[in-house]
Amino acid sequence: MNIDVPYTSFLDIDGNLKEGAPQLSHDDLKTIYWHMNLGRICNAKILSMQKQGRIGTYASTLGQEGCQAALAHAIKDNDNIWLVPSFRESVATIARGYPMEQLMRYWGGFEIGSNQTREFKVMPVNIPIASQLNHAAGIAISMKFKGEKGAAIGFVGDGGTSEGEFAEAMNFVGEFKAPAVFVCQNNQYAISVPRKKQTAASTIAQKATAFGFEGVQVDGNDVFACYKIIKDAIEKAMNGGGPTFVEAITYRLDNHTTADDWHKYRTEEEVNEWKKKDPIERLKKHMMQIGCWDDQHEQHMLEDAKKKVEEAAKAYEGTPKPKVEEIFDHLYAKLPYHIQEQKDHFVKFWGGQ
Ligand SMILES: Cc1ncc(C[n+]2csc(CCOP(=O)(O)OP(=O)(O)O)c2C)c(N)n1
Repeated sequence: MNIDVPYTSFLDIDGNLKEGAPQLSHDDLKTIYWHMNLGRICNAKILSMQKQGRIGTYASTLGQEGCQAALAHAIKDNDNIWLVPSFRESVATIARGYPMEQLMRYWGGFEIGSNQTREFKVMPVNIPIASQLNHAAGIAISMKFKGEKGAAIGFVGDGGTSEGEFAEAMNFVGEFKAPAVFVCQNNQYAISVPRKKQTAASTIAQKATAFGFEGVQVDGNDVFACYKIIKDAIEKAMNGGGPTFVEAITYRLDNHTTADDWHKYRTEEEVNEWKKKDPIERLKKHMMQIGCWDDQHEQHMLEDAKKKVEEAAKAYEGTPKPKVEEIFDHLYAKLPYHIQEQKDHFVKFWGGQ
């Protein structure tokens, strides 16, 4: 069944901009472009470290940089806004300032990679699908109860919208009219399950209707459209207008994670079609058209991004090895007696290494 939802797109694949696009200055565009490229280069570095056994399983963001960098740019620096990611939001979190070496530590299995959440208002990577939306709902509802001006932005994948936790979180934010923006990065697949097999709903955005609030679709590879839609949704949330559900239509150009092989469930032709909509290329073409970019800028920017990523990788690889018993330390403020007993036994057995 189809329920009409608005769809927004301003930038075509040749870099031409339609009327009605938000005003973004050359500096704004350069910042968004920088974050997309920094995210892509960091992504490539993590993937190569994973192949060399220097980091663990990782979820690539290749092709999904547009909506994430634009979203980060739609947040004003002093806004009280929390990002609540799943595991495919590296670009958004880096663009909000979360250190790349911290992300690398997370994916390298270091618990401290999830620290510094308060400093950057970025919640840790969350693997159990869709459960992060209830964390986002909790943050948004508590802001409302405390009369605190702010908002929580929760992310979910297209597959995640089939989970019970998705329905619970949508119901909570709808019922409490909480200051939340839920963003579904519809990258067309949940591992090997295509979007069409995921749900009988004709759009993901329309699912918001059942929970009593607005759902909208946006071209997730168009930074102008994403910037506008997210900015409007944030303002609405912060001014008491309640939640918005945004379906950003994009594509995962890479494997699901480093443990996957996309050739088993999709064709080269399909992937090549989406490569033509690459968010970085689209913005670059537009910036060149309006005289805000040239090859020399490009070279400098890429070198700078590579340097920063290499520095982060070095910091990550210099992380002190944690003690094995630290695996007991991150679930409880105070360990229950029976887990304490296990920890004591473990330390005795391993000699506190
Ligand atoms: C509750 C739960 N069930 C299953 C998994 C295994 N799993 C990891 S990613 C994934 C697919 C997620 O697809 P989607 O929500 O579309 O997000 P994407 O990975 O495409 O970003 C699944 C089933 C999990 N992590 N958590």
